[in-house]
Formats: sequence, C-alpha cells, structure tokens
Amino acid sequence: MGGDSWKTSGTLVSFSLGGNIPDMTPTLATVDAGSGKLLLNMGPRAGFRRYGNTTDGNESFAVSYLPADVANTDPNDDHDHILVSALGGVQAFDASRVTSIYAEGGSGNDSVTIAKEVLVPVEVYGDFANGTGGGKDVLKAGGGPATLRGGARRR
Ligand SMILES: [Ca+2]
Ligand SMILES: [Ca+2]
Repeated sequence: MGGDSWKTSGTLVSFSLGGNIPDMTPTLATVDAGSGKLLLNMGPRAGFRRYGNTTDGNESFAVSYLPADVANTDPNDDHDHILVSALGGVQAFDASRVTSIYAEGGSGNDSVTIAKEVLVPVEVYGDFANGTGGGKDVLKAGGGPATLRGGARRR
C-alpha cells in the first residue's frame, strides 16, 4: 500500500505543465492574409499586442531583415525573415509573405525604424493616419519606397 501511494506522488511530481502554459508573448505585428501587409501593432493597433503593455503610449518599433541561413541544420531559418523588435522582444515573419509594411504611431512620442535592408514599400505615420494625435515622432525609412508622415521630427 505504502509503495503504491509513493509511486503515485512520484508521477505527479514529474508531470510536465509545459504544454498547458499559455503563450503570453506580446504580438508585435500581424500579416494581413489578403494583402500581405505587415501591420505593426502600435498606436491604434496597440490592443492587438494582447499581452504586456497594450496601451498606445510612447512606442518604439524597429523592423530589420534576416537573410536565410541554409548552411546550418536548422530548417527554420532556410528562408528570409522580416524581424519586428519592440517592447524588449523580437518576432520573425516569413519575408516571402510580406508585401509591404504599415504603421501608425498614434499618441505619444513614437519611433519607427525600418532597416535599409528591408526593400518592400513602407507607409508609416508618426501619429494617426487621419492627421490627429501628437508627440515627437522619429521615423526612418528602409531601402524601398516609403511614405513617412507626421511627428515633430521627420527623417
Ligand atoms: Ca504611440
Ligand atoms: Ca505619435
């Protein structure tokens, strides 16, 4: 009897909760399935981050390019990726699915930096696309066609 109950408790201790812990990582951007537009989850889309800070305040987003690496054995990096960095995290998107990048900084002092290696068209607003909102925004375009609007400082 005593031996059986000891075994039961041992099984419980080794039971893994790994698969049951929900992913609480903020969603930094979303690819629109129809248009292939990569929508940065900032400004009016801050709520789409879902976890962590979901407020449209001072936001800083950076978009960079990660070329494919076929030399190693990891199949996950065998194609090019667009990387979105914000809020201390990084998320990778299959570059072949991204046709353009869109962001509205909304309220607050926002920063959006698109690396020069990113060649898809970019449309970025420091505030809201309709011209409302405010803050000192810093926008930097990538290597492709760019529309940058708004903010006290524009680059
Ligand atoms: Ca903002
Ligand atoms: Ca702003």
